[in-house]
Amino acid sequence: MFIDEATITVKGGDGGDGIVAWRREKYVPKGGPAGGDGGQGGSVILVADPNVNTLVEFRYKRQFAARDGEHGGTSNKSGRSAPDLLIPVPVGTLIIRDGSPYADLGEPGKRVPIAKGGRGGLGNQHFATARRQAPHYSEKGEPGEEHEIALELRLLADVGIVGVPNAGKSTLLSVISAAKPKIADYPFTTLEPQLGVVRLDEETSFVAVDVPGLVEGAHEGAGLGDRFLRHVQRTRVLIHLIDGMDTPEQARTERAMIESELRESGLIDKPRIVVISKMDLPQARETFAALRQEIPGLMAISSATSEGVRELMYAAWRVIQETPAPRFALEESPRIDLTPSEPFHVERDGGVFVVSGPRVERLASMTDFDNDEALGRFERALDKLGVERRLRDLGIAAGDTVRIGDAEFEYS
Ligand SMILES: Nc1nc2c(ncn2[C@@H]2O[C@H](COP(=O)(O)OP(=O)(O)OP(=O)(O)O)[C@@H](O)[C@H]2O)c(=O)[nH]1
Ligand SMILES: [Mg+2]
Repeated sequence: MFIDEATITVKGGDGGDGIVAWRREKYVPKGGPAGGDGGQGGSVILVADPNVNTLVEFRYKRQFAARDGEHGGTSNKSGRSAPDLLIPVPVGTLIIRDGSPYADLGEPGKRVPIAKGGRGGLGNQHFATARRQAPHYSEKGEPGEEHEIALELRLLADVGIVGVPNAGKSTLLSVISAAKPKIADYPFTTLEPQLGVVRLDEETSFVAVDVPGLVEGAHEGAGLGDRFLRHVQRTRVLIHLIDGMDTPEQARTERAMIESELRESGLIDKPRIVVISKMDLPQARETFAALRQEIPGLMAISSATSEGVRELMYAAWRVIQETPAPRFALEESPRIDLTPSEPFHVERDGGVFVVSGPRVERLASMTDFDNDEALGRFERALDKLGVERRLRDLGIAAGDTVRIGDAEFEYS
């Protein structure tokens, strides 16, 4: 089954917790803190794998989580970090995160980290100071990132063959390549894109894709719709095949219709070669003669006799060489917000004071609220950041509830 879209959830592993432990050596009577650090959680990484052809796998499995880091051990022993989780996807997969293109897995072997694993928490060995020689607290591991992402396959091909149903697109692909697409004299024979490798000579080859026929209103979902047009988005040139069985009048209408569908799909500016098919038929010769004046560069072929096919392939090759590969506008590097923002934000929600912001939320997620010393450290950190003062400005009183991320505690 050819599946070219999927939505999955990816989660990086949580960092392991740092622990509280003490040195216990024979000749060291008062052992100092010796709690080891937690290990790093695994990240989820997508890999463009040439052995994967469709996104069908993601029909059945939609949730992927890397393993958590191990907790720290005694004697300052760090917990083991978890391995990254590699997910193979077809070459040509576009990753969409939060509604916009995030990364393009357009080259074999390319890797994109998509959900970072959390950092391991620090053990109590790190919190000893001159004044506090026996810290009874450690950090919890940082939670791994979690995202819902959409995957969209856009096949890698240099030439896209488009046209109305029955124009002869699959027949052309079958004569220019070793591909064996289904061919029949009824519309919508081709239900999914087909790829074929075209060899011009020993050194020269390119890939062509035949997409299902387009009808009027395809961009609104008519016929098979325009959803397969995404597979010509990476191509450098389109071959628009006009059915040679059409009268000149029908051919004109057909051409305008295809152009309007291409426009609706943002493909109108792609280089395009317009071709009349089935030149072995008298109707095709008549239509070609009638249209060659109005359509600059109009070509003509017969897949049945091979007439004009070689010329068409060389013409396509010339355009491929002159045209740079199309690129998608990506947001691969995290969006950088240039407006200086508060490190945190406090909002009153009824009787609850909600503190938000990546830094404070991370701090909260790594704090063990059942441990008084850890809580003390957390409160000192909030004080330093200015959260404390902001809460007081907003009129907080002892006994009120403060919420940070998933943590809730009573203000004292
Ligand atoms: N005489 C003649 N018939 C052709 C030629 N090329 C294709 N045909 C016929 O046209 C019909 C449609 O061909 P296909 O290649 O299946 O057309 P298509 O454009 O792929 O059609 P869809 O997949 O339905 O969009 C078939 O009956 C073919 O045999 C040609 O060069 N000469
Ligand atoms: Mg076909």
